[in-house]
Amino acid sequence: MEEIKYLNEAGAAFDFAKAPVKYERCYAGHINVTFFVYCDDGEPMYLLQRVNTSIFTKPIELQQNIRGVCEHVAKKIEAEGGDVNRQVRRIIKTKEGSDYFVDPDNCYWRAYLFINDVVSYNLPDSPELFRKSAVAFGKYFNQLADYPAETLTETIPNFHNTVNRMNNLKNAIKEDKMGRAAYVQNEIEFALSKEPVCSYILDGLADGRFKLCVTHNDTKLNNVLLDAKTGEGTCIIDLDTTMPGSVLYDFGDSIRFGASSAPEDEKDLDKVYMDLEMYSTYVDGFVGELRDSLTNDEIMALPMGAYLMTLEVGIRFLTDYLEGDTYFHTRYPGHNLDRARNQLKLVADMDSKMEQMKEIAAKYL
Ligand code: GN1
Ligand code: MG
Repeated sequence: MEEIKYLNEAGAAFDFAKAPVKYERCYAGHINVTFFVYCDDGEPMYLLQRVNTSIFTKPIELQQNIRGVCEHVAKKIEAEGGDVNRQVRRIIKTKEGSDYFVDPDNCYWRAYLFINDVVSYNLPDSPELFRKSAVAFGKYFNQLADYPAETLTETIPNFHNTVNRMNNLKNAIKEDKMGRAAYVQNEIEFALSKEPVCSYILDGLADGRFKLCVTHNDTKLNNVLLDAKTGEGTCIIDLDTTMPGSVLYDFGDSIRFGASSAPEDEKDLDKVYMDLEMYSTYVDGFVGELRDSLTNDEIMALPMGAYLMTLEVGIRFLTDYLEGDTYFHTRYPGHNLDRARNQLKLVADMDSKMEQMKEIAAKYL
């Protein structure tokens, strides 16, 4: 296992109620390095994370964003009589009172309270479960509707700028650093054929059809914790990409991940398709929560939101494969290519289901 430097020093820096006795690596995310922190022989008590500063190049502003939205959401939960230690991320300060610890290699660490008796999924095992995640993301979106977006730092500029993502792919093809382009001509050709639709959400934001709001921007099913007993959505996590954006980003990313019939890196592409029942359940749960804020233009654009978020991440996995797998954590050679093929297959499947996806959305006009 890769040794993570300064783990003990980082653990010792935070103001935990008890001294850590064990750290266990959590392999869920593709970007940061995360540990469960045990302070006795029971459940973990905290999460300790080393932020990937080659991707999040402004770790201080990043933590300010997260503190801001967490405090805002905590106030809403308190007002409703909810449990702020379970329903929102609680940031643990260092013993010196800071929201992050900087190790001697200039790596940034942060800590959160661990939330127990919750589960998260990479695939929903029933439409009902997927509906609960839709309701949870919809509520979270509402809780942030009055958050002053101008106070947020855009920590990764152009994060969901699909046009930019396409241009990055074109550059990667041109440079072909690893000599891999010849091997993936079909994938490249398919991705490039989608260039005309890439600006769809950006155009709507520019001409005012779609509103600019505070968005989460990484609304995968495994970024909502569900109560282990009741199955209810409990806490939205992974707030790193909190930035101003369109609701279509958040809706779309949830569909590409959770309405797929298979995990994001399933290699057998016959198993990968968009499940219309899951899609329609998510639309019902999500639009149900956001009925008062979504415009008709946004409702009719939901299918394209799903389409573009899937295309975009497909393009990003393909780009990273061509560039030598430097962005996303991979577990084996070719992992990014498998992910790219999987996501592009999902795009192709949505091409054939677009009319049905639009009909389902139109019921909510
Ligand atoms: C990354 O944090 P994590 O691993 O859940 C990525 C998302 C992608 C996702 C694909 C900051 O999310 O944009 O959609 O992988 N996050 C960043 O699974 O690039
Ligand atoms: Mg993330």
